[in-house]
Amino acid sequence: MKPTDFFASLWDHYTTITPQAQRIQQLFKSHGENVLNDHVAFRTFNNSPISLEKLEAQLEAIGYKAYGAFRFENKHLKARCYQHQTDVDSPKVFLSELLVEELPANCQEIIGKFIAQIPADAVQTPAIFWAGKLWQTPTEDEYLALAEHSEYAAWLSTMGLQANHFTVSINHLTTFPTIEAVNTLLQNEGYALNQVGGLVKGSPELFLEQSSTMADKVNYTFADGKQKTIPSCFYEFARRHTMPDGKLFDSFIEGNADKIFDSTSAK
Ligand code: OOG
Ligand code: NI
Repeated sequence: MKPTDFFASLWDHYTTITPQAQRIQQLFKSHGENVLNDHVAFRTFNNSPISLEKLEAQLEAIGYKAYGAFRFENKHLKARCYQHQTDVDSPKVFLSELLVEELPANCQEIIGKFIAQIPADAVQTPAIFWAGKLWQTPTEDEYLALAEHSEYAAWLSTMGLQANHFTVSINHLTTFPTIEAVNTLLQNEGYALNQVGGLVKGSPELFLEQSSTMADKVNYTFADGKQKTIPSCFYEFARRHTMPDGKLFDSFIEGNADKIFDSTSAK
């Protein structure tokens, strides 16, 4: 699969559940902007047929290679980032996985039931990245039990494998060249932005500034018939800065990412 086809399918699935992303992209285009993606991100369960390692093989199959690794102790996550080896305009990929064994026993039991339903050979093609939920819908009680210890686990249990966010590359914008200009535009349009640790995560000194919307909300029916409005996916904005060696910073920052994860917080 060509990366352009991969990202076109991914975007279609993502915007179905994240209509704000389509509207915001349109908003930029209405100002004459050419919207390029800095990166996309996925979430998954470790020690499962869809573990980071298994998914990585499908990224490699479309020409990607890992170049960085991250650890989020408090969120019980690890992550890697990937770059396309030949196509510089292909978005980077940020892939994280939940270290299920670090959660309390009741959460491990709930997640264990989901993982047991995933076929051992689930990962066969890059289309796995928009496969969604490969297990039965959780009950509301299961969702709430997970959310108490890990918003990430609760989100993943309802949303499954799909792009968790796309990220607009501010470096490629002309009318909105700074992250402040982007944030002001979005706030004036009424979008709720992630305020955890401040609107802007990172700084020019760290060579990366990021902000994001709060995830769209969808009306979800749990296995027990209970309905609740829960977060789906969000849209991110990133501006990269040049390092002293003259190269654009191309990686991610744990302190930024830790706060971006909260864009799917239910609160
Ligand atoms: C990923 C959060 C991290 C970034 O750009 O640092 C991230 C997630 O919410 O799954 O996207
Ligand atoms: Ni991101």
